[in-house]
Amino acid sequence: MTVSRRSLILAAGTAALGAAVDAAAGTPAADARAAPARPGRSTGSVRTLNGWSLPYTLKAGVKEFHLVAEEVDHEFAPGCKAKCWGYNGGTPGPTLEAVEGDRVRILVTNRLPEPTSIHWHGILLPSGMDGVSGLSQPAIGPGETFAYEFTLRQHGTHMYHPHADEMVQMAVGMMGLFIIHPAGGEPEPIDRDFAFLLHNWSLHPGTYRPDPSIMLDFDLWTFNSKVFPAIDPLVVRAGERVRIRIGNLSMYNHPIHLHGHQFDVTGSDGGRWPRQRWRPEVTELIGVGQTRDLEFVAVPGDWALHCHMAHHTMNAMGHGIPNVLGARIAASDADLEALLPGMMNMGADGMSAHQEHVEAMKLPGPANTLPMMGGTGPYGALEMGGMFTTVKVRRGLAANDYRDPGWYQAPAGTVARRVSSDPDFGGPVRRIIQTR
Ligand SMILES: [Cu+2]
Repeated sequence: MTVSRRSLILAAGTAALGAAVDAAAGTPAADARAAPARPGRSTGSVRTLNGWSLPYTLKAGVKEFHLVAEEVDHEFAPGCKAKCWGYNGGTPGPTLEAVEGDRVRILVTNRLPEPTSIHWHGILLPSGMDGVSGLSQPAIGPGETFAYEFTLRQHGTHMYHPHADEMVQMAVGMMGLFIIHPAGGEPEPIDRDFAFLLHNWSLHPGTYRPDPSIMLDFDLWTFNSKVFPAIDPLVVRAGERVRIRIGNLSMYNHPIHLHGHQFDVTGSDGGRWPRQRWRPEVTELIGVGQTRDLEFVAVPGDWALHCHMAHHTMNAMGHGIPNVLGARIAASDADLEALLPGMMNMGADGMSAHQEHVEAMKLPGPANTLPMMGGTGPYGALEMGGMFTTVKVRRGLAANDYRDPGWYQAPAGTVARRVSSDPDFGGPVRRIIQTR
């Protein structure tokens, strides 16, 4: 994904929020003063990767949001599109932001061909507002609009998703973030507050509808329904306090790893944890149905942020293929090619060879399928896909500048360098054990 394209998306997101974004809004008291009702306000402090926060209308002291469940045209990354289901034009749906103590009304219009509902995951509310169709309410039929209304009695990183035909509706993209800010403001000021949801998809090569029947063998692993290299970078000014809110509504647990920092795990669906419960980590396992808040003070550089399950940083890949790792097959490539058209030997030239072949030679593949890995950095191929992006920390950025600053210019003498091209170089200590 090019910088210009990302900028276009950001510009579009900004336009969607319009001039109505009110970064200073937030406290119930401030809203009470804001009469008459002003449509389209947003607290606007959370940066949803590749996404946006839904504006609300203030009606007699109630913040009214309107979600529309509908089919959406979605692009996982350039070259891979699908008909998905989501909210208000996208998957995931827009982030809902409100403040502890707020009364909220959420209208939900169903434009899907089947009944739906919304469960407000982790939010304390009356049983009848919990959104489990059949248990706590009748399902919302196609064409119908339901109103949910409750008072927020907590803060934290929460989620929303259907609780009607849940397996199917979540598999095709229906989910969103619901973030509640603390009533008295943050005890520790947060300079940049990012958020995304983890998800997995099965989009069979050459098809355009995610397959909801797949339980384990997914081929797209996403942050906010995007794969690398289409996931926004997290742009940060050096020294700023950063929070990354991560929720998981996929079918796997994901160990999310940040390079270059020790972060504190400071909160979850249960709100911000007391300071004595914070713990320093570099990888945090985000379990299915859980959220975690990670906080750190940013250090200059380009730092990888990714799931540590190696297959989750790949895009569509074949499974159950013969393992030819280590085989001396150069002389028989032509024979193998005849048996397995388009096959590519692993462990010979690195996976970047595969990336280069796909990109440069325009290797024929099924329609609507991404290469297993992609992305090119200042030093070559990144060989990544799926749940991978970068935290780009720079000195001297303006407070609200989220534009991609390009690649990090490392100070002289701080980049790993080649000292020899001779495999017999030096006198390393080795323990050689022969295996057959
Ligand atoms: Cu993972």
